[in-house]
Amino acid sequence: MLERPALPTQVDVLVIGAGFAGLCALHQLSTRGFSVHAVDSAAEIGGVWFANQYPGARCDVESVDYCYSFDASIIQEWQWTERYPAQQEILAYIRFVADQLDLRRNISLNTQVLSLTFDADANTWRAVTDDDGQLEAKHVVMATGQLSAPLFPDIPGIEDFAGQTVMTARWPSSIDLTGKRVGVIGTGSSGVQAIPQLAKVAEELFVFQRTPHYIVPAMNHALDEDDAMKARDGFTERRAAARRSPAGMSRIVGTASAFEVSDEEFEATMNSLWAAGGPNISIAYRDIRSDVDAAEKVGDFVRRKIRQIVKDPVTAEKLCPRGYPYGTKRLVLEIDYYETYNRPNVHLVDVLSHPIESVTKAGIRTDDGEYPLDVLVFATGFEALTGALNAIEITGLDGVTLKEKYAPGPKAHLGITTAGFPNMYFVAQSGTPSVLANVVVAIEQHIEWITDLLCYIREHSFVRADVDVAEEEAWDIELGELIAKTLFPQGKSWYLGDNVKGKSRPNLVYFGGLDRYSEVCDAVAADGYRGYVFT
Ligand code: N01
Repeated sequence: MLERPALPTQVDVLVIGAGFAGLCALHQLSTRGFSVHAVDSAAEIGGVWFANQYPGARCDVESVDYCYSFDASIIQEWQWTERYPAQQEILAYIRFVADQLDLRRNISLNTQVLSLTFDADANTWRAVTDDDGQLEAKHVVMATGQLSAPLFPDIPGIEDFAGQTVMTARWPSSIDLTGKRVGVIGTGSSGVQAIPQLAKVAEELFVFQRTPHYIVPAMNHALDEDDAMKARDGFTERRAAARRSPAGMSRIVGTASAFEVSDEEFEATMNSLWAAGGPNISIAYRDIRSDVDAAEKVGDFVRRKIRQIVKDPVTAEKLCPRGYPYGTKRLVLEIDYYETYNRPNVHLVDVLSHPIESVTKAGIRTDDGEYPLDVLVFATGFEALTGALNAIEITGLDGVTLKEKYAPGPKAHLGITTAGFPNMYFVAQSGTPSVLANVVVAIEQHIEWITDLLCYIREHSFVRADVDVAEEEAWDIELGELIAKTLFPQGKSWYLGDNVKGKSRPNLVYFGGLDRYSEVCDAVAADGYRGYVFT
C-alpha cells in the first residue's frame, strides 16, 4: 500500500513538489505564519535527487555550495564527504533537512496533482489529486523542478524490443546488468555519468552517440575534517559572494581575452584548470562565452585532451565535439568518462554519421548494421522547465489553460507569475537564471522573494495578485535580447528548447546572471511589486 497522508482541505499556500524548492518554500512560508502543505507524486521527498538513481548520478556543483543557507544548525551539523556529492548523499541531506525542520508532517507523498483550477469568485485555487483528493489554496507555489519531465526518444520500434528498456531518470533499483549487452542512447550529463559505471558491470557496452558534448574532468575527491571545518567557517561569506555572482557560486572570472595571452600561457592556464577539475575552464577568459573564436580555442584544447586520453585514434576523433561553439550545450563534468573508451568491452557507435533507423526485437539498427542488445538505456534528457507544468491541467481566468497560453512559449513576469493565472508563482523556472546557476542558490533567492510578496499581499489584505501582460511581454523581450548576445543560438541545446520536437526556440532562460536578476527582482519589490496587479 502506498503511503497517502490525508490532504488538508484548505491552506494558505499549496506547494507542488517536495524537492529542494518545495522544501525551501514549505519551511520559509510556514516560518512567516502561512498554513502550507506540499504534495509530490513521488514516494519520497527529494525531487530529481530521488528520481535520478542511475549508477554514477552526481551533482556538478560542489557540495559545500549545493545546500541551503537558511538554518545555522544544519550548516553546522551536516558534513559532506565528497567534493561533488553523489545522488545518495544529496538525498540523505534532503532527508536530514526535512527531519531537522520537521517538514514531513506537511507533505503528502504519492499524491499527484491532476488539475488546478482558479475560482475567480473565491480567488482560490482548487486542486484535484489522483486519489480524488481536493484542496483549496489561496496561493500555489509551483516547485515542480527544472529537469523533472524525462523525454522518451521518438525512435520507431521501441515497443518491439525484446529486452529491457530503462531511463536514467527513472532507474529501477532491481536491475542487474551483469553479463548483459547494454546499449546507451544519450551522452549528456546523465549518460556521461552512467557510462563508466555501466561499463564496469556490462558484458558489452554500446554507446550510441549523436552529438559529442564538451566534457571536462570533475576531479572529484573525498573531503576530510579539515575541509569540513573550512566549509563551515567560510560558509556565510562564500554564500554571500555566491548570491552576488552570475552563477550562484563564488568564482574568479578571468578579465583578459583568450587572445591577450601567449599560446604557452593559455595552455598552461587550461592545463592547470583541467587538473583542478570543475567547470572553471569556461570562465578562465572573459570572452569564452561571447566570442566564437575564443570558444573555439577552448574547444581545441578539449579535443587535444581527448586525443591524449583515448588510445584508439578513430574513437578519439568520434568523441571530439565540433560543429558548435564550446559552452553552448551544458558543460558536462566527468569521472573516468574518456578512459572508459579504452576498455575492450566499450564500443562507441557514431549515430550522427550512421543514424539509428529503428529499435528492433534484437537491438538497435543503424544505417550500417544491427547491434544486438539485452538492455537499452535512455539518457535522452528532459523537457526542461515547462515539462512538469504541462503535466498538470492548470486552468486560469476565463477558462484558459496554461498549456494553451504557453503553447507558443512561456511568458511570465520575472519568470514568476504569468498573466491570467493569479496567485500562482513559479520557482526557478523559465524566464529565470536558475538552470545556468547553482540552482539551490537560485531557489533560495526565488523563495525569499515570493515569501516577501505573499507577506505584502497579506499585509495589504489583497485577495488576488495577477500581472500586467505588458510587463511579461517586456520581460520576454529582455530574455530574447540577452540570449542574442550569447553564443547559445549558434548551438542546439535544451536551454533553447531544441530537444523537444515542435518547440520553436522560446525565450526559456534568463542569460543576465543571478546577480543581475536578483537586483531586478529587488527593484520590482521596492517599487511596490511593479507589474503586479493587486485586487
Ligand atoms: O540530457 P541532455 P541529460 N537519438 O539533454 C541524446 C542536468 N543534469 O539528462 O545532443 C540519439 O543533456 C542527445 O543527443 P543530442 C544537467 O543540467 C545534471 O544528460 O541531442 N541521441 C544527448 O546526447 C543536464 O544538462 C546532472 O544530439 C539522442 C542526450 O540524449 C540536464 O540535466 C546530472 C536522441 C540528452 O542529453 C540534462 O542532462 C544529470 C535520439 N533520438 C543531469 N534523443 C549533474 O548534476 C536524445 N539524444 C551532473
